[in-house]
Amino acid sequence: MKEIFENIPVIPYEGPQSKNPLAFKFYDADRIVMGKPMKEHLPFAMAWWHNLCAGGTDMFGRDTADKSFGAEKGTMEHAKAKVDAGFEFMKKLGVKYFCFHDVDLVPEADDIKETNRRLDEISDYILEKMQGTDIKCLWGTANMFGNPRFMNGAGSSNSADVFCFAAAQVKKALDITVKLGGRGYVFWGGREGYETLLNTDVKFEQENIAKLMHLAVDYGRSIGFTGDFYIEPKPKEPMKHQYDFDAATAIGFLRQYGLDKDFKMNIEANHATLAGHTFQHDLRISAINGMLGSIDANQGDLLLGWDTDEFPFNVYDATMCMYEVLKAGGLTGGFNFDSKTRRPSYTMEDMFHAYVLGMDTFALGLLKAAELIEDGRIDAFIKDRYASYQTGIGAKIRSGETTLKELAAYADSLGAPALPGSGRQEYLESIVNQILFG
Ligand code: XLS
Ligand code: NI
Ligand code: NI
Repeated sequence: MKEIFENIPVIPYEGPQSKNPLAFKFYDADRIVMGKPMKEHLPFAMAWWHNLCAGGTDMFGRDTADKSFGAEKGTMEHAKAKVDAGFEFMKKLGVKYFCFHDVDLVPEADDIKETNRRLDEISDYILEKMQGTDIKCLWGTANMFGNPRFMNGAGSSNSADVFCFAAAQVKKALDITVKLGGRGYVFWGGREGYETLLNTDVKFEQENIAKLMHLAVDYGRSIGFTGDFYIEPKPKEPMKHQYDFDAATAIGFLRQYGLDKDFKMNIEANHATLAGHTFQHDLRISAINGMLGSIDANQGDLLLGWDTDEFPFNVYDATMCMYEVLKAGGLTGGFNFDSKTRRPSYTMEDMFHAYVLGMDTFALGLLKAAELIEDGRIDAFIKDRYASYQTGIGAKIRSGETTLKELAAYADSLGAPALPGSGRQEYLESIVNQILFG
């Protein structure tokens, strides 16, 4: 078969001194870090929608990039050309996973029965392509935000008919995810929220979203899906108020509706920052609740208030991300580049440069996070910071063997406590810099 990315070779690892734009400087797939090869720490995934579908259209202008891959857009030939392009792309980069929405794979027809037939056809084709490779699906999802019927949400729609269409799409997307060996299934509630309380019954809508998720779990388990379901929190955009605001909110929702055994979080860097958190914050909140499942690897622009989905290049953030991931013992999912090249980076070469950048950024993050952990100064400092709970009255508080009365009497006996000890933030930050740049 004729190559689509004709002038692009298989991307080699050439090391930090290389000036070759089509080579990895840091991502060395088989290099062992903390007992495991990089490629196992970093199960990278290609996002079908950005990489194979999006051409740079924004609110003010049409596509700059040509993603026709030699076929006419809106046809099944084009759907297949995207599969060909996607597999060639992943093979050349050594990316082992992909993520998809149902309608990224095929052009959506007016009648859902026809869309589903197209999905059967394309998933057969993908399955064929997967054979003889070690490329697999990381997660699938249903696009329940693009079609006009989802203007008021999917699970949260005021229309029961629309709820049924959402259910039908989830069912089919789960079928395809299982067929392609997917590790996970994502719910991103893009339109599960509201614009005004004047027309919205929030409690009713949240109950219905939970119902849709329960139905998905029941169906998924019945067809042999053993992976995790994920909620991907995002506070806003496109809706003003999105119900899955951040990790803490989404985890509370899952517990309230009895979904916490089947679901984990898919944390997207740019969504965390839109919620007013750092990426690391939402990772930590997920991890301490046993819910760190997967990551949408991208980065936002703090000067812009929307999801800019940039390829990650901030090594500091990637390091703190990998610090959380290593501490949590890894992900059940992987690192999906929910990222797009900037509109003026419209050539096929740019697609590769972007993945080289993203993969190298996370490889560096992994190396630096491992160094931070092996260095041990930060861990030791934190341990010491809470040392007053190791013995005496502190140990009694931790083990629950005390009363408010006893604690009050203890405070009386002290008169005034000593100050709690310096937080040493600047010292700790200098350790991070030393490890990053030393
Ligand atoms: C949008 C989301 C979306 C999800 C999948 O902001 O990031 O792309 O990852 O529906
Ligand atoms: Ni995402
Ligand atoms: Ni996003």
